[in-house]
Amino acid sequence: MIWAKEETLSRKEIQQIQLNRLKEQVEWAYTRVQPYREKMDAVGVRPEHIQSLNDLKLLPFTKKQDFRDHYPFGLFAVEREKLKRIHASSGTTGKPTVVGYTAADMDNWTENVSRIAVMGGATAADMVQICFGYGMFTGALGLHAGLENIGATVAPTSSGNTKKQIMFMQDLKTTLLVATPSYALHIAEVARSMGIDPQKDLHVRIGLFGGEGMTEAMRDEMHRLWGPDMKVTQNYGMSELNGPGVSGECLELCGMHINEDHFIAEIIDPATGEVLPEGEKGELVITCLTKKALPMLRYRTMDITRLFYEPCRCGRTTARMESLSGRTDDMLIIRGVNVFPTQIEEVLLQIPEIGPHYEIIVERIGHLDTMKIQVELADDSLFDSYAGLEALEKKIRGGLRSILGLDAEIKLLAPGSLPRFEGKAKRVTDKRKDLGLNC
Ligand code: DLL
Repeated sequence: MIWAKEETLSRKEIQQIQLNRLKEQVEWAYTRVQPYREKMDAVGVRPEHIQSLNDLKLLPFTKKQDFRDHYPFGLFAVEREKLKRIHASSGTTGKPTVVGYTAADMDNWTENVSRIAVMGGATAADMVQICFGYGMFTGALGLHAGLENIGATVAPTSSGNTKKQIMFMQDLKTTLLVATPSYALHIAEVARSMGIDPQKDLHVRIGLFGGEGMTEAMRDEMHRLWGPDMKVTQNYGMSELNGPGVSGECLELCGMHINEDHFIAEIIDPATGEVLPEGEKGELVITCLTKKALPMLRYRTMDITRLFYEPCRCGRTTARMESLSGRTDDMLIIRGVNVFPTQIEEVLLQIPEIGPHYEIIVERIGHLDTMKIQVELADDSLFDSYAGLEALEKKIRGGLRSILGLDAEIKLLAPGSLPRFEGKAKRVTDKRKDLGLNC
């Protein structure tokens, strides 16, 4: 099912809507938000210069730093009294990014999330369990509103207390699970340890996952644990762009459909800021077309992906973005090689003897960067054969070397020994940062 007619417009129709809204939005930001006005004035661009979608590239970028410089409300276009809700994303350094919504913004947000939920197979008949942390994180309340809007029944169980989550899943006969992919895997693991087989004893048939990356290998793992028939999709968003609802996978699983009547996506070279041709991989830049409280013009997401525009077999015509291959800021440079944690994950998850939980530790010893990967075995019994362990270690190292051209020390751990995460997983420890090294 397709939720909104805007998902099936012709390219010409989409572009017409985008241009009309872009003009309005640039005017709105320029006249109401001083930092936008200053930045545009500095490069001599005025709202009337935006006459075609091509002119988008005349506009300066907006960055995370702008939020820091104007914390908390300096980028807002309406008075605080006009805001209906505030969210924030937890910054790892410094102040969080504060975002806000007018009543109309909230309606658009809800509508966008509804589209994505329906894309992933959700219906009014679903019993939903939302295992994102409720609070300032946009994930929980965003999915909550979008799913209620399509008529589903929503249980806001929030994150944590995994055994209780499983009890609710059983008792409520939950059919749809909302979580980060890593937490969804953890829930399945805990269920099994309680003697509950998620495939047979639970009723979950849809997983709407997001907030962090889900590789294909992880999707396979999801099917192995939750059952081959589970509809496993991921969706994408970020606080600065409302939250979830920017894009999502349909059941064809070939990219995440962007809600293009609300967001214009561009791909740029992160080093030069140059817009890249269609199909090339680079940093995703998003311009919000309807957000009134906190307009976002050419926001640099730091997420790396690629866009494509052919209509999808599902009937939607909206542009799609590929699963993210990382973020410009989580790219590790190890001995001069650019490494994304997702590349390592792809290698690890293709090896059946190891589980989906791992940690990458990067250190500088002497003058050399070293990478250590701690990964859990899928099964304790593998510890019985020393030769087997050695062969496995060799296999992992070989796999990593062929993808990254780098050697890594591998440490195989017993199942369950690495920390689990109820929200977004933390997979990388870069000890070089503690040394104040610029890497
Ligand atoms: O994570 C919004 C969200 C919540 C999206 C729930 C989907 C579901 P932030 O906390 O601001 O917002 O984090 C945004 O998370 O820039 C990406 O790096 C990452 N991220 C979000 N979804 C995905 C995804 C929410 N499907 C940041 N794949 C983004 C990979 C994702 N990374």
